[in-house]
Amino acid sequence: MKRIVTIQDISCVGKCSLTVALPIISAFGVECAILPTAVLSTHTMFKEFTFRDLSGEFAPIAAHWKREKFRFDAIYTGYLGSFELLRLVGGFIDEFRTADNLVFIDPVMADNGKFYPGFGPEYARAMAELCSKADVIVPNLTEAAFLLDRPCRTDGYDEAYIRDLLKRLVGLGAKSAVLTGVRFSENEIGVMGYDGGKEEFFHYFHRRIDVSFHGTGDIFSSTAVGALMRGFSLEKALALAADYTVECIDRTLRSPDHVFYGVEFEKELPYLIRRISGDGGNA
Ligand code: PXL
Repeated sequence: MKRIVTIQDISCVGKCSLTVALPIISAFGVECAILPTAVLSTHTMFKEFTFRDLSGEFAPIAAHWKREKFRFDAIYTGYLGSFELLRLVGGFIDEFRTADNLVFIDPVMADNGKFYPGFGPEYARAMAELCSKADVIVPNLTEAAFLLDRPCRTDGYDEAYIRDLLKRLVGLGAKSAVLTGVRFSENEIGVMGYDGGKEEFFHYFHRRIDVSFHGTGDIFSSTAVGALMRGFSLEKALALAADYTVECIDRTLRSPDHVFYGVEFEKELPYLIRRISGDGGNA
């Protein structure tokens, strides 16, 4: 059985970060170890939240895992939240990187042209450094602009702009870059990627639902990591991740009692499992 480790926070209520990564990656039949970076009562989109930093536990946990000689088929990072954690995660990747494991970094820090609370340009610079260690990075358009210290454009761009961003992102040092939330028309949205090794672009577009729910980025990334572990190509993994995210949003909108802070991804796990066994790859 493949084993991955995901490094991100526990937002106790919020349907994001570890509370979605664990069930989704488990649904792929992949062992999901966790290295929690912080405990929050909720994610930071609530008016108030508690926050307990766990970075003091990071080095002892990693050292124990080294003594146990644990190996991970993928290292997947999401919301980190402090410079110290970025530094610790960089060291962790250096320690646990092998010839053939996958380093997947979702540089969670911003959306819709704005940083999330607590983040700013300096954090983006440190995150860009971490991204140099990745095989795959999956920023949204806002995060990409901030990583590259360029003006942020969330609409009114063309394909040449996206291709240029992707090449610049790979220039940070990651092997492949994927941009999420790319939109050239009213009704479609999707992902565009660039494989720096093969020097090839790829894309996947699907219908656009004009709503935004918190946590969908984490659902997307967790699904992509799970699919990659099940032998899907990067392109197919991203397409599955996009489709599942849309199903989750759709399902949520159809549910009269849905909560405001996240999507009903749980009810669509059967869809995901059907797709895992039906789609390409060595699933
Ligand atoms: O979904 C990303 C995320 C994860 N964890 C925390 C967050 C956010 C986004 O705001 O606040 C704590």
